[in-house]
Amino acid sequence: MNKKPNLAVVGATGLVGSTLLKVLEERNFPFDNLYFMASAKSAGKRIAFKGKEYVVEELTENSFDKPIDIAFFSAGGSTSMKFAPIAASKGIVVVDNSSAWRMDPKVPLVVPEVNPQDVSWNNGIIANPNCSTIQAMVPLKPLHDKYKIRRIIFSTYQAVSGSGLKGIQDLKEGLAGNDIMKAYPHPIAGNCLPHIDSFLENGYTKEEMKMIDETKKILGDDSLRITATTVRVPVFDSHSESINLEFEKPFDLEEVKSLLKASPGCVVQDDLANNVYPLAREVAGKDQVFIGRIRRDESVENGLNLWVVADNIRKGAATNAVQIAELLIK
Ligand code: NAP
Ligand code: 3JM
Repeated sequence: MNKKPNLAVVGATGLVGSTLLKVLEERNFPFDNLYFMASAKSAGKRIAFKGKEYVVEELTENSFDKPIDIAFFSAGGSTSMKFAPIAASKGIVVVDNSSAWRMDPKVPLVVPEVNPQDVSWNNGIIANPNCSTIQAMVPLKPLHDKYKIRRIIFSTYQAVSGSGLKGIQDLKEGLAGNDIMKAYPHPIAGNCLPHIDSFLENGYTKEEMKMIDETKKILGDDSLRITATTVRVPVFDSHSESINLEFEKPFDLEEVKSLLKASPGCVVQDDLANNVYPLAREVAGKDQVFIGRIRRDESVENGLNLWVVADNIRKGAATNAVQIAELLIK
């Protein structure tokens, strides 16, 4: 792209959309024109960005008749399902934050630290993986390259911000003694809910299957054996994950730590003597993936345990999408 791109932000009034604007500004992402879209409910709302005011327009089938180069979508799966192909048919590249297109074989699924080369074969839609998948892939890629992962057990502790503004409201109100349950079927304050997104025939949730399927696609390895339990916890920001790995090859623990320290996007925080390990509240607002409690799983031959924390709305959604756009304009 020679000229500065024209951008659209679909879902601009939401949690991911507003964080995306913050990230675009922080990273000084170049643009000429900028368009904000949301549902009819928000049409006419004003949003300030870089010292200028923009008016939010209702997303319609004609929204993409304008000269737009890159459109960021974070307005739910059904909106992406319907409108991303319309945008793509007009020559726009869509960076989609929803799960709608992730497993389509014609759509690249990209974590810039892991598989940046995949943006090149897009047909107008590039998918951002699920927040829990993104933060796992950043440390797992260098480990897979070096020791070849055989099996993964994901156990997640996910923040309420992953459910958008409604999730935050549920926890805030719940902590004040008022369980409104707008986002969840049970009170989230004081509970851990082993239930994210809907349940499927096999007893897993959709969120769990997203982690399993997306990991295989991003690492390009269908032979990986993976299981997942995803849990919503009463934490506002940042997802935490326990990741148990079994490798084909033996490893040296110090070498694993050095490898992670040197890997793009990874920060190792692992100093047991001083009670140092990644914490959700400290990680909130940051763009890297934080890794600690790095230790051998002594119950199997080449087993490793990790504790992995990242800001689910930044690296898990907005920052990853902006990094994808940065690859596009490079
Ligand atoms: P949110 O705070 O509830 O915001 C939803 C946004 O979508 C709002 O801007 C809303 O506009 C807009 N919207 C809803 N229905 C629409 C429609 N029919 N047409 C146009 N705009 C519509 O939710 P969020 O946390 O920002 O998440 C938004 C989406 O991003 C999620 O649904 C999910 O698909 C995706 N997401 C992805 C990740 C990830 O892991 N990559 C993480 C979180 C979320 P109004 O204000 O007008 O209602
Ligand atoms: C994260 O359409 C919807 O109901 C949105 C659900 C949703 C998703 C999704 O499936 O796109 C909420 C929060 C995600 C995601 O990243 O997969």
